Amino acid sequence: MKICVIGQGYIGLPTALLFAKNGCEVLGVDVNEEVVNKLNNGTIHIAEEGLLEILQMAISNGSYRASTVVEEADVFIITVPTPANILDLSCDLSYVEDASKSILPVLNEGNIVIVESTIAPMSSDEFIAPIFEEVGFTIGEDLYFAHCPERVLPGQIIEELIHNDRIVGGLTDVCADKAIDVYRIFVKGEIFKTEAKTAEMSKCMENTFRDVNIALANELIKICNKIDVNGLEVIKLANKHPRVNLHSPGPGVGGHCLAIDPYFIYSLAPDTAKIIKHSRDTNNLMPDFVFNAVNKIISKEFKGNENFSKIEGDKKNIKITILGLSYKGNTDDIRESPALKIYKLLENEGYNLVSYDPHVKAIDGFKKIDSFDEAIFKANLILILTDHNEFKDLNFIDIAKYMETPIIFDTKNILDDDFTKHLNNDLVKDRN
Ligand code: SAJ
Repeated sequence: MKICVIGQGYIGLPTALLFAKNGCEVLGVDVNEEVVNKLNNGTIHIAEEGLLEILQMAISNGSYRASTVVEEADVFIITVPTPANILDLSCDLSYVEDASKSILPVLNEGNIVIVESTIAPMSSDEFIAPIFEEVGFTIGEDLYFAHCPERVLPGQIIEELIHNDRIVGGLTDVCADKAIDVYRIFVKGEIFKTEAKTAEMSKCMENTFRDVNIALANELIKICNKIDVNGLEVIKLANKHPRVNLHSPGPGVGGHCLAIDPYFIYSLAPDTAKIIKHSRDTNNLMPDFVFNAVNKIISKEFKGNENFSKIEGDKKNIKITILGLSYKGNTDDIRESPALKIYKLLENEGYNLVSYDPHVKAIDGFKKIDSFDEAIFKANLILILTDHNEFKDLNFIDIAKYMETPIIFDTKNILDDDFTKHLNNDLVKDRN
């Protein structure tokens, strides 16, 4: 079976490679020539466990190659980005539509077209299927169309692509059956058959569920902060209830999924989707909350210090070290990362700001230091914004000795209890 996967990003590339590994002839298509060249040379542009090895094997045995142009195939899988429209927050289908149009010249009777990109409910019926129908195909008879949303967690994509259950939403029943046969090639999880519009809504709602629950945890932390209750302890204890699962608070919600997909539902029913919108707003405001908390910590810490007025007037004397710029731990992905927003807020406030992130490459406009020792040396405050494993393993008791004032503000709750006990009131653990 020949499969053409359009879009060689976080989802498209691993998907293409798993098909290649399981006996298919695969063409990975991407508009970015640099990405295509890299892939054909056996190197990858994204960091994902286990991916490079599969790519190199697939390139060497000829089961995978990349190109900027589509070719005839049995199956076309579309895995391109779907951002939110700036004006009304609806789902921007332009990349999916462009990809769909790009395959029209090579599409043959009997082909299967699958959209994996997250799309708003009704997108397949109202916008994508008509692209194929307008050139004469009858979906369900001579062309088969399905929406099969991906649901993998960055950092463990290969494992989850194989083992997660999947939803396959066909435009017709036959379409769903044809798409299920395709995924059976490497999916070991259960595959559930449904309509395209139901699959679309399910996918959007999965990420919305998580966003709403994180907003609830963030709201709880803010309330606890006001009344001086330990919110993290509340979550730990409440979760001892067999049917309660409060999520973790943090500096905000980033990434290309949770921070975007809820808007696709909201924009379809803005008068009704109140909880969804309120949750998005709550999570979007977390960087401001962290920023205000840092200002409070700094003021409190330096009150009584003879240099305080000098410091107040000139925040560039205060060195803040941000640990982690990516949107979550163990990834290089900075899309919608709350850490970037917090960095800019603190920078505008005039602090002497540096950042350290072993996963993220240099970013224009951000002072990122490659040496951890240099990053934390003489810092007044370390602000933990991402829970990379490397940070969890650090000995913050030792690190504190190299700081100017040993203040650690941990928004990801990675410091262990021993650390907090050891330093009593000298250090600050999760003051938000
Ligand atoms: N976060 C919190 N508190 C939590 C959990 C997460 O603040 O309790 C934050 C993270 O730090 C991050 C953001 O939320 O900034 C999103 O992280 P995530 O790990 O929840 O999700 P993603 O965006 O990496 O991946 C999600 C997953 N969806 C669900 O878990 C429902 C994944 O399964 C989807 O495949 C992916 O979106 C996608 O592509 O849609």
